Amino acid sequence: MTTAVDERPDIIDVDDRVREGSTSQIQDMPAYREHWSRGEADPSGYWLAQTKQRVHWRKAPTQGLEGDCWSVCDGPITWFADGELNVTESCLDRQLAKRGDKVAIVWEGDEPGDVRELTYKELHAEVCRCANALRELGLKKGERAIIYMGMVPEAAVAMLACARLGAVHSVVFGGFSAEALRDRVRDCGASVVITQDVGKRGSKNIPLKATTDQALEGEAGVEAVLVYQRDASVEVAMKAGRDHWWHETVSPASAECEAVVCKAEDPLFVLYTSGSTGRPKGLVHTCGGYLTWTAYTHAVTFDLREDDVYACVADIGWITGHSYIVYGPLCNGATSLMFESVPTYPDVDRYWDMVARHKITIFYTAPTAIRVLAAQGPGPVRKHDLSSLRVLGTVGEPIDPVAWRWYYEVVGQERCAVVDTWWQTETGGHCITPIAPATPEKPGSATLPMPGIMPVLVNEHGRPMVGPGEGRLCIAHPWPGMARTVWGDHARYVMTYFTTFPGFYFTGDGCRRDADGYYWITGRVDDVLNVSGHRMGTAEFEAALIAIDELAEAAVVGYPHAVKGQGVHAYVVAQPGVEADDALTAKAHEAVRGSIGAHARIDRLQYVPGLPKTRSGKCMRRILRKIAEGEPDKLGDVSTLADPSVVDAIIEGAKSFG
Ligand code: 6R9
Repeated sequence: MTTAVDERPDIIDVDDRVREGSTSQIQDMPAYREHWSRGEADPSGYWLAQTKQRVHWRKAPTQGLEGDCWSVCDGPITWFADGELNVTESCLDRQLAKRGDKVAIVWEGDEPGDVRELTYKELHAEVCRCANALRELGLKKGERAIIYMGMVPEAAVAMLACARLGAVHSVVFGGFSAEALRDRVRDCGASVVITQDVGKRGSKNIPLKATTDQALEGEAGVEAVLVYQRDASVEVAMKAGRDHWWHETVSPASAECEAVVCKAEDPLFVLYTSGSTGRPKGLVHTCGGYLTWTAYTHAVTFDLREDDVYACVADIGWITGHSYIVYGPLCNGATSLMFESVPTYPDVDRYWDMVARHKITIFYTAPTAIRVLAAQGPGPVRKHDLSSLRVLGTVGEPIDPVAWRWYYEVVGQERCAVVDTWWQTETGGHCITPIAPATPEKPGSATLPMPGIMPVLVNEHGRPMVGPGEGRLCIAHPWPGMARTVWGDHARYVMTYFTTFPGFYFTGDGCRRDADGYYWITGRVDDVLNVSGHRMGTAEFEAALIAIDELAEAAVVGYPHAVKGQGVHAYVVAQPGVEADDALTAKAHEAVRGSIGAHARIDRLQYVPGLPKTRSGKCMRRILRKIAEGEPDKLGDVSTLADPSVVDAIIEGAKSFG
């Protein structure tokens, strides 16, 4: 299906709206309905028009969408396939004329008041220098570079520098272990790693370079490691011939670097995320569609204005950092804040202090942080002048109405729109979310779909539901920002997302639709955990645990946790004759930390005599979940269990967790 260019005169050019104050085209519900209907009636036409307004193309596309949720089996869908661009020209070069001296990135370091500002001109120059340096180090179009850094502007520079060369970046969150980093280096076949000496978080040093060295031990594929120096007082080992300091390589390089022109569907980045089975998958996002989606949703959801100071306090290692710290905001010419520290350092008013000092207008964080800070009461918030705030966003997990109200009333002073944005690594950007200030809110609901998103709830028989009800959340039609494939394994992409409910993209989430058509995400329906907004697979925990000689079996489930959203409950079976003592427990914790990273922690480790298995040997996780949730009286049918007495022992043991 190919649709010709759609030049609708009624879509106001984004730059005109910028002058009027908003880059969103959706300011009220009639406009929302109109845009949504247009996106449904003619997706190709709608998005071709949008992309031409929001993205700078070297060669404008004439093709919209090719493919659908059935054809993915034969190969990736495409958007704007005949278009050509380099995403950094949208994010940097074209901003220079009007916004050269506008601040592109404000950086707030670990210590309050440790602030750096980079204008669009400065960011452009630094990205060019970094791109030239990376090219010198051998990085070419299509090759992969791993970025393993903390929250410093240089992390964004590194991402954009890769994009400048048409190379594919894969950012690995700085909390991941050497083993997890090595897996990702191998899986994407990276030839370059970009890291820093140490990261800073709450006055602690994160040994990023040392972990990189450990990860790369014996790895032949990585030819160069570029190292940004965050703290000159810290000594790190540098391997001659492989390791290069940023200040010796990037800083002296030329500030001019011609952008490499890419096809719309060339990969922009690979980002690894956890699923219900196996190792993390490298989801592939491509240049044209991803940039269109992030720019559009960033402007529309947040009602972006030219003079906004926009702050997303996520980490760049997750999709939220990619889409809503770097690509969306910079493509929109916004001022984007990067935050190196944690919400409780040096004190629990850090966010609010920062809002007041930087006069932040749009603030975007995770429910888990809101719950932590709400527990402190209103005092720390009231100490600061938050009158600059206009829009408050949340992302990463369901937000309960109590936390929502606290955010709205105490932080937003009942004046700000709260946008509870539902989306995923796979979706590239917001899919179900209120649009500020258009959408009437309901606390706890992600409300309504973005234009271009056609949600479908599927019941337990696999049938699409009409009207109110609860089911599995699917999306019926491709949108520009969706991930195109899994790196090196398209069959796994198809298998994971398009076979459960053929003809639909399956999100893995459960969802309720109310009588007003509002969506309420209920959480994952698969074996994916969401701890403090961090997505982790139970299979990854289990693999780490059973790698310990003394353990025979392990099953990991989530349970409701007042602050973290979900806690991690691990049921482990020791090998016969092995004593389950403190040393073994410590070993189990260390194994998980070593295999996944410091952010992966078991909250409850329970030794059990065996796992509840069916006669055919399948572990009944449903039972383990119910016990962890504190509902052992609601186990349901246990008649297929091989040995029901195991369950009694597990229930008894779980009582110690209260
Ligand atoms: C962006 C991001 C995706 C999973 C997703 C869902 C949960 C994200 C949510 C939400 C309820 C929201 N999730 N936002 N649940 N309301 N507003 O978080 O991506 O790390 O891939 O996680 O997070 O369960 O399926 P990712």
